[in-house]
Amino acid sequence: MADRETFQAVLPSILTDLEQDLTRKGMPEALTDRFLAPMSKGGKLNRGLIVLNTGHVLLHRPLTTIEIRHLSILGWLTEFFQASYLIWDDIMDASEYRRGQPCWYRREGVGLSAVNDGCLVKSSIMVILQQYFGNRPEYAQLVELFHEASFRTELGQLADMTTSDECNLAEMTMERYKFISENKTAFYSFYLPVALALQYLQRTTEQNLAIVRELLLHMGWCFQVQDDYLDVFGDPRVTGKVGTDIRDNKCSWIALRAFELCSSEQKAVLRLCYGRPDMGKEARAKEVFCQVDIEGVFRNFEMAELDNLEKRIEEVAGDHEPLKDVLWSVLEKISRRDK
Ligand code: DMA
Ligand code: MG
Ligand code: MG
Ligand code: MG
Repeated sequence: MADRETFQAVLPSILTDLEQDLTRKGMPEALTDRFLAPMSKGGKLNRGLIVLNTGHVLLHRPLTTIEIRHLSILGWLTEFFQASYLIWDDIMDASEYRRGQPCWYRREGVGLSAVNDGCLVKSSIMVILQQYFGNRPEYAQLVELFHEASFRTELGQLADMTTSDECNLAEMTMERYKFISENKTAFYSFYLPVALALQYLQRTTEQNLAIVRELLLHMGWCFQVQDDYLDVFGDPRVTGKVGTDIRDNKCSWIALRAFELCSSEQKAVLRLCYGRPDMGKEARAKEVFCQVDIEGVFRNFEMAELDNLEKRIEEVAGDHEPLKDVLWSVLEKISRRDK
Protein backbone atom coordinates (compact mmCIF):
# COMPACT_ATOMS: atom_id res chain seq x y z
CA MET A 1 0.00 0.00 0.00
CA ALA A 2 1.27 3.50 -0.77
CA ASP A 3 2.21 5.67 2.21
CA ARG A 4 -0.80 7.93 1.77
CA GLU A 5 -3.35 5.10 1.93
CA THR A 6 -1.56 3.40 4.80
CA PHE A 7 -1.54 6.70 6.62
CA GLN A 8 -5.17 7.54 5.93
CA ALA A 9 -6.30 4.11 7.06
CA VAL A 10 -5.09 4.90 10.60
CA LEU A 11 -7.32 7.93 11.24
CA PRO A 12 -10.60 6.08 11.93
CA SER A 13 -9.03 4.10 14.77
CA ILE A 14 -7.65 7.28 16.37
CA LEU A 15 -11.10 8.87 16.22
CA THR A 16 -12.58 5.74 17.79
CA ASP A 17 -9.99 5.92 20.58
CA LEU A 18 -10.99 9.51 21.25
CA GLU A 19 -14.66 8.59 21.20
CA GLN A 20 -14.06 5.84 23.75
CA ASP A 21 -12.16 8.25 25.95
CA LEU A 22 -15.14 10.63 25.85
CA THR A 23 -17.51 7.81 26.78
CA ARG A 24 -15.32 6.95 29.78
CA LYS A 25 -15.49 10.60 30.82
CA GLY A 26 -19.29 10.53 30.60
CA MET A 27 -19.59 12.87 27.63
CA PRO A 28 -23.19 12.81 26.33
CA GLU A 29 -23.23 10.74 23.14
CA ALA A 30 -25.05 13.45 21.22
CA LEU A 31 -21.98 15.70 21.53
CA THR A 32 -19.44 13.24 20.18
CA ASP A 33 -19.94 14.05 16.51
CA ARG A 34 -19.63 17.74 17.25
CA PHE A 35 -16.34 17.03 19.05
CA LEU A 36 -14.95 14.97 16.16
CA ALA A 37 -16.13 17.21 13.30
CA PRO A 38 -13.16 19.64 13.18
CA MET A 39 -10.67 16.73 13.24
CA SER A 40 -11.44 15.14 9.91
CA LYS A 41 -11.17 18.00 7.50
CA GLY A 42 -8.72 16.74 4.84
CA GLY A 43 -5.91 18.86 3.42
CA LYS A 44 -2.66 17.86 1.74
CA LEU A 45 -1.51 15.76 4.72
CA ASN A 46 2.08 16.77 3.91
CA ARG A 47 3.11 17.14 7.52
CA GLY A 48 1.62 13.86 8.65
CA LEU A 49 3.15 12.00 5.74
CA ILE A 50 6.59 13.43 6.51
CA VAL A 51 6.60 11.54 9.83
CA LEU A 52 5.90 8.17 8.20
CA ASN A 53 8.18 8.87 5.28
CA THR A 54 11.05 9.88 7.56
CA GLY A 55 10.74 6.47 9.19
CA HIS A 56 10.93 4.68 5.84
CA VAL A 57 13.89 6.67 4.63
CA LEU A 58 15.83 6.60 7.89
CA LEU A 59 16.02 2.86 8.49
CA HIS A 60 17.77 0.57 6.09
CA ARG A 61 15.16 -2.12 6.59
CA PRO A 62 11.38 -2.30 6.10
CA LEU A 63 9.39 -0.83 8.96
CA THR A 64 7.51 -3.28 11.16
CA THR A 65 3.70 -3.14 11.29
CA ILE A 66 3.80 -1.55 14.71
CA GLU A 67 6.37 1.05 13.63
CA ILE A 68 4.17 1.98 10.68
CA ARG A 69 1.20 2.32 12.99
CA HIS A 70 3.07 4.39 15.55
CA LEU A 71 4.62 6.70 12.97
CA SER A 72 1.22 7.17 11.33
CA ILE A 73 -0.29 8.07 14.69
CA LEU A 74 2.46 10.65 15.27
CA GLY A 75 1.72 11.92 11.77
CA TRP A 76 -1.95 12.35 12.59
CA LEU A 77 -1.08 14.18 15.78
CA THR A 78 0.99 16.57 13.67
CA GLU A 79 -2.09 17.02 11.46
CA PHE A 80 -4.22 17.71 14.56
CA PHE A 81 -1.67 20.27 15.64
CA GLN A 82 -1.96 21.99 12.28
CA ALA A 83 -5.78 21.74 12.28
CA SER A 84 -6.01 23.55 15.61
CA TYR A 85 -3.70 26.41 14.61
CA LEU A 86 -5.52 26.79 11.29
CA ILE A 87 -8.85 27.15 13.09
CA TRP A 88 -7.35 29.98 15.16
CA ASP A 89 -5.39 31.45 12.25
CA ASP A 90 -8.49 31.80 10.09
CA ILE A 91 -10.26 33.73 12.84
CA MET A 92 -7.22 35.96 13.38
CA ASP A 93 -6.76 36.59 9.64
CA ALA A 94 -10.51 36.99 8.99
CA SER A 95 -10.18 34.39 6.24
CA GLU A 96 -13.20 33.01 4.44
CA TYR A 97 -12.22 29.69 2.91
CA ARG A 98 -9.99 26.81 3.90
CA ARG A 99 -9.57 23.53 2.03
CA GLY A 100 -12.29 24.54 -0.41
CA GLN A 101 -14.93 25.17 2.25
CA PRO A 102 -15.93 28.02 4.52
CA CYS A 103 -13.46 28.32 7.41
CA TRP A 104 -14.50 26.39 10.50
CA TYR A 105 -15.53 29.50 12.49
CA ARG A 106 -17.84 30.52 9.63
CA ARG A 107 -19.78 27.26 9.62
CA GLU A 108 -23.42 27.18 10.61
CA GLY A 109 -23.67 26.98 14.40
CA VAL A 110 -19.91 27.28 15.07
CA GLY A 111 -18.87 30.93 15.34
CA LEU A 112 -16.71 31.74 18.36
CA SER A 113 -17.06 28.17 19.67
CA ALA A 114 -14.33 27.57 17.11
CA VAL A 115 -11.88 28.94 19.69
CA ASN A 116 -12.72 26.06 22.04
CA ASP A 117 -12.81 23.57 19.16
CA GLY A 118 -9.22 24.50 18.35
CA CYS A 119 -8.30 23.87 22.01
CA LEU A 120 -10.04 20.48 21.93
CA VAL A 121 -8.29 19.37 18.77
CA LYS A 122 -4.99 20.35 20.29
CA SER A 123 -5.69 18.70 23.67
CA SER A 124 -6.61 15.49 21.85
CA ILE A 125 -2.95 15.22 20.85
CA MET A 126 -1.96 14.55 24.46
CA VAL A 127 -4.80 12.05 24.98
CA ILE A 128 -3.62 9.91 22.08
CA LEU A 129 0.07 10.42 22.80
CA GLN A 130 -0.40 9.16 26.34
CA GLN A 131 -2.43 6.18 25.18
CA TYR A 132 0.08 4.89 22.64
CA PHE A 133 3.41 6.18 23.84
CA GLY A 134 2.91 6.70 27.59
CA ASN A 135 4.98 3.65 28.51
CA ARG A 136 7.74 4.16 26.00
CA PRO A 137 11.16 5.58 26.86
CA GLU A 138 10.86 8.46 24.38
CA TYR A 139 7.49 9.66 25.76
CA ALA A 140 8.88 12.70 27.56
CA GLN A 141 10.75 13.82 24.44
CA LEU A 142 7.64 13.49 22.27
CA VAL A 143 5.60 15.55 24.73
CA GLU A 144 8.35 18.13 24.89
CA LEU A 145 8.47 18.42 21.12
CA PHE A 146 4.76 19.20 20.92
CA HIS A 147 5.13 21.76 23.72
CA GLU A 148 8.07 23.41 22.04
CA ALA A 149 6.26 23.47 18.71
CA SER A 150 3.24 25.10 20.36
CA PHE A 151 5.30 27.83 21.94
CA ARG A 152 7.22 28.54 18.74
CA THR A 153 4.05 28.62 16.62
CA GLU A 154 2.38 30.99 19.07
CA LEU A 155 5.41 33.30 19.13
CA GLY A 156 5.32 33.35 15.33
CA GLN A 157 1.62 34.12 15.27
CA LEU A 158 2.16 36.89 17.83
CA ALA A 159 4.90 38.43 15.69
CA ASP A 160 2.76 38.03 12.55
CA MET A 161 -0.25 39.79 14.06
CA THR A 162 1.68 42.54 15.84
CA THR A 163 3.71 43.37 12.76
CA SER A 164 0.49 43.77 10.74
CA ASP A 165 -1.05 45.91 13.44
CA GLU A 166 1.89 48.16 14.16
CA CYS A 167 4.03 48.48 11.05
CA ASN A 168 3.51 49.80 7.57
CA LEU A 169 5.22 48.14 4.60
CA ALA A 170 8.17 50.53 4.75
CA GLU A 171 8.84 49.50 8.36
CA MET A 172 8.71 45.73 7.79
CA THR A 173 12.06 43.98 7.37
CA MET A 174 13.27 40.65 6.01
CA GLU A 175 14.75 39.95 9.41
CA ARG A 176 11.31 40.24 10.99
CA TYR A 177 9.94 38.11 8.17
CA LYS A 178 12.44 35.37 8.94
CA PHE A 179 11.48 35.32 12.60
CA ILE A 180 7.77 35.17 11.76
CA SER A 181 8.04 32.40 9.19
CA GLU A 182 10.53 30.21 11.06
CA ASN A 183 8.28 30.30 14.09
CA LYS A 184 4.71 30.36 12.82
CA THR A 185 5.32 27.82 10.05
CA ALA A 186 8.74 26.19 9.78
CA PHE A 187 9.07 24.75 13.26
CA TYR A 188 5.81 22.81 13.37
CA SER A 189 5.54 22.05 9.64
CA PHE A 190 9.05 20.77 9.01
CA TYR A 191 11.12 20.31 12.15
CA LEU A 192 8.34 18.78 14.28
CA PRO A 193 7.41 15.87 11.95
CA VAL A 194 11.03 14.87 11.32
CA ALA A 195 12.07 15.27 14.96
CA LEU A 196 9.08 13.14 16.07
CA ALA A 197 10.20 10.30 13.79
CA LEU A 198 13.82 10.62 14.95
CA GLN A 199 12.76 10.53 18.59
CA TYR A 200 10.42 7.59 18.12
CA LEU A 201 13.05 5.57 16.27
CA GLN A 202 15.68 6.66 18.81
CA ARG A 203 17.95 8.14 16.18
CA THR A 204 18.55 11.48 17.88
CA THR A 205 21.94 12.86 18.75
CA GLU A 206 22.62 16.48 19.45
CA GLN A 207 24.34 16.72 16.10
CA ASN A 208 21.51 15.02 14.16
CA LEU A 209 18.96 17.35 15.66
CA ALA A 210 21.07 20.42 14.98
CA ILE A 211 21.53 19.44 11.32
CA VAL A 212 17.88 18.77 10.63
CA ARG A 213 16.80 21.83 12.57
CA GLU A 214 18.93 24.22 10.55
CA LEU A 215 17.87 22.82 7.19
CA LEU A 216 14.23 22.25 8.00
CA LEU A 217 13.79 25.76 9.39
CA HIS A 218 15.27 27.05 6.18
CA MET A 219 12.90 24.88 4.13
CA GLY A 220 9.97 26.09 6.20
CA TRP A 221 10.94 29.67 5.56
CA CYS A 222 10.92 28.95 1.78
CA PHE A 223 7.59 27.21 2.18
CA GLN A 224 6.16 30.35 3.77
CA VAL A 225 7.53 32.47 0.91
CA GLN A 226 5.63 30.15 -1.45
CA ASP A 227 2.54 30.44 0.75
CA ASP A 228 2.75 34.23 0.53
CA TYR A 229 3.06 34.06 -3.25
CA LEU A 230 0.08 31.69 -3.48
CA ASP A 231 -1.96 33.98 -1.22
CA VAL A 232 -1.99 36.60 -3.98
CA PHE A 233 -1.37 34.62 -7.17
CA GLY A 234 -2.53 31.07 -6.39
CA ASP A 235 -5.68 29.58 -7.86
CA PRO A 236 -8.28 29.29 -5.07
CA ARG A 237 -9.70 26.20 -6.78
CA VAL A 238 -6.30 24.56 -6.25
CA THR A 239 -5.21 26.10 -2.93
CA GLY A 240 -8.70 25.83 -1.42
CA LYS A 241 -8.30 29.24 0.23
CA VAL A 242 -8.83 32.87 -0.73
CA GLY A 243 -5.93 35.16 0.14
CA THR A 244 -6.19 37.91 2.72
CA ASP A 245 -2.57 39.06 3.06
CA ILE A 246 -2.92 42.36 1.17
CA ARG A 247 -5.95 43.58 3.05
CA ASP A 248 -4.59 42.21 6.36
CA ASN A 249 -1.39 44.26 5.97
CA LYS A 250 0.71 41.11 6.36
CA CYS A 251 4.48 41.10 6.55
CA SER A 252 4.52 38.93 3.43
CA TRP A 253 7.59 38.11 1.38
CA ILE A 254 6.15 39.29 -1.91
CA ALA A 255 4.95 42.58 -0.42
CA LEU A 256 8.36 43.25 1.14
CA ARG A 257 10.21 42.43 -2.09
CA ALA A 258 7.76 44.36 -4.25
CA PHE A 259 8.12 47.43 -2.05
CA GLU A 260 11.92 47.27 -2.41
CA LEU A 261 11.55 47.24 -6.21
CA CYS A 262 8.98 50.04 -6.46
CA SER A 263 9.46 53.52 -7.85
CA SER A 264 8.43 56.32 -5.51
CA GLU A 265 5.06 56.61 -7.34
CA GLN A 266 4.44 52.91 -6.93
CA LYS A 267 5.44 53.11 -3.27
CA ALA A 268 2.85 55.83 -2.81
CA VAL A 269 0.17 53.56 -4.28
CA LEU A 270 1.15 50.74 -1.92
CA ARG A 271 1.13 53.13 1.04
CA LEU A 272 -2.41 54.06 0.14
CA CYS A 273 -3.70 50.60 -0.79
CA TYR A 274 -1.79 47.93 1.15
CA GLY A 275 -3.53 46.86 4.34
CA ARG A 276 -6.94 48.38 3.60
CA PRO A 277 -10.19 46.43 3.78
CA ASP A 278 -11.29 47.54 0.33
CA MET A 279 -11.43 45.33 -2.76
CA GLY A 280 -10.54 48.17 -5.13
CA LYS A 281 -7.44 49.05 -3.12
CA GLU A 282 -6.50 45.39 -2.86
CA ALA A 283 -6.65 45.14 -6.66
CA ARG A 284 -4.49 48.26 -7.05
CA ALA A 285 -1.86 46.88 -4.70
CA LYS A 286 -1.81 43.65 -6.69
CA GLU A 287 -1.43 45.71 -9.87
CA VAL A 288 1.73 47.28 -8.45
CA PHE A 289 3.07 43.80 -7.61
CA CYS A 290 2.53 42.87 -11.27
CA GLN A 291 4.19 46.07 -12.52
CA VAL A 292 7.42 45.15 -10.74
CA ASP A 293 7.09 41.58 -12.08
CA ILE A 294 6.96 40.09 -8.63
CA GLU A 295 5.93 36.73 -10.15
CA GLY A 296 9.22 36.57 -12.07
CA VAL A 297 11.15 37.76 -9.01
CA PHE A 298 9.50 35.04 -6.94
CA ARG A 299 10.16 32.28 -9.50
CA ASN A 300 13.86 33.20 -9.67
CA PHE A 301 14.10 33.35 -5.92
CA GLU A 302 12.38 29.98 -5.57
CA MET A 303 14.72 28.34 -8.06
CA ALA A 304 17.82 29.84 -6.42
CA GLU A 305 16.69 28.87 -2.92
CA LEU A 306 15.90 25.29 -3.89
CA ASP A 307 19.38 25.03 -5.45
CA ASN A 308 20.88 26.58 -2.38
CA LEU A 309 19.07 24.10 -0.14
CA GLU A 310 20.29 21.16 -2.23
CA LYS A 311 23.87 22.38 -1.80
CA ARG A 312 23.42 22.98 1.89
CA ILE A 313 22.03 19.47 2.40
CA GLU A 314 25.15 18.01 0.76
CA GLU A 315 27.42 20.27 2.81
CA VAL A 316 25.84 19.75 6.20
CA ALA A 317 24.45 16.25 5.99
CA GLY A 318 26.87 14.79 3.44
CA ASP A 319 28.43 12.40 5.98
CA HIS A 320 25.07 11.37 7.42
CA GLU A 321 23.56 9.36 4.59
CA PRO A 322 20.17 8.55 6.20
CA LEU A 323 19.63 12.16 7.33
CA LYS A 324 20.55 13.40 3.91
CA ASP A 325 17.91 11.14 2.37
CA VAL A 326 15.33 12.39 4.84
CA LEU A 327 16.11 16.02 3.98
CA TRP A 328 16.01 15.31 0.25
CA SER A 329 12.60 13.71 0.50
CA VAL A 330 11.21 16.68 2.46
CA LEU A 331 12.70 19.11 -0.05
CA GLU A 332 10.96 17.25 -2.86
CA LYS A 333 7.62 17.98 -1.21
CA ILE A 334 8.05 21.74 -1.37
CA SER A 335 9.65 21.96 -4.81
CA ARG A 336 7.57 24.18 -7.09
CA ARG A 337 4.31 23.50 -5.35
CA ASP A 338 1.07 25.16 -6.43
CA LYS A 339 -0.97 24.42 -3.31
C1 DMA B 1 -0.31 30.35 9.04
O1 DMA B 1 0.23 31.39 8.29
C2 DMA B 1 0.36 29.97 10.26
C3 DMA B 1 -0.19 29.07 11.12
C4 DMA B 1 0.42 28.86 12.42
C5 DMA B 1 -1.40 28.27 10.82
P1 DMA B 1 -0.79 31.97 7.23
O2 DMA B 1 -1.84 32.79 7.88
O3 DMA B 1 -0.02 32.59 6.12
O4 DMA B 1 -1.47 30.62 6.67
P2 DMA B 1 -2.65 30.57 5.62
O5 DMA B 1 -2.15 31.25 4.38
O6 DMA B 1 -2.84 29.08 5.38
O7 DMA B 1 -3.82 31.23 6.24
MG1 MG C 1 -3.97 32.76 7.55
MG1 MG D 1 -1.96 33.95 9.60
MG1 MG E 1 -0.68 32.58 4.08
